[in-house]
Amino acid sequence: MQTTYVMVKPDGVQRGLVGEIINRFERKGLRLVGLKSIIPSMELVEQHYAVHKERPFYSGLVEFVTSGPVVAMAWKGVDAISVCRNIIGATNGREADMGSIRGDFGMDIGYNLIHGSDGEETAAFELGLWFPEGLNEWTPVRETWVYE
Ligand code: DAT
Ligand code: MG
Repeated sequence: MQTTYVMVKPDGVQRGLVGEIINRFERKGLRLVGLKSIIPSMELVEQHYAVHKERPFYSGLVEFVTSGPVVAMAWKGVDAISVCRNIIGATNGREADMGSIRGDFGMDIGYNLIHGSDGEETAAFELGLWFPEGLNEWTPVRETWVYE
């Protein structure tokens, strides 16, 4: 089992795609263990994207992600990190596979609707950053029918 950090960015919220996006993870069989709507601080987003600090798009990215509410989520499941990255799709919406969130709804590399952790270390770091209060552990009854 892995838990991964997923976030609907301000463009996804503004475009009214929050329900659609949550639905995709939920239907897949993932377990929702954290969820909140927040307008993140500059410090929080700078830490979140610290690996990209030297990239030319960094300041624009931080400005964008702090520009309005985001929906922060934690999803748990077997191989949840790669499963969620596949549901999300490639970074550039114009190149992302149809059937993925970015492929179905995105037309841009910056305004790409959603974030998902890219590995175990980043998932642990990002979950600690966005959910310092901790996550909600529970066992969905339906999981009896999700994994054999
Ligand atoms: P991903 O979000 O698919 O993991 P990433 O970690 O490489 O992509 O980059 C983080 C975010 O930065 C990405 O979601 C959108 C933005 N970004 C990446 N490359 C960019 C570029 N060339 N121009 C503008 N924004 C970019
Ligand atoms: Mg990334």
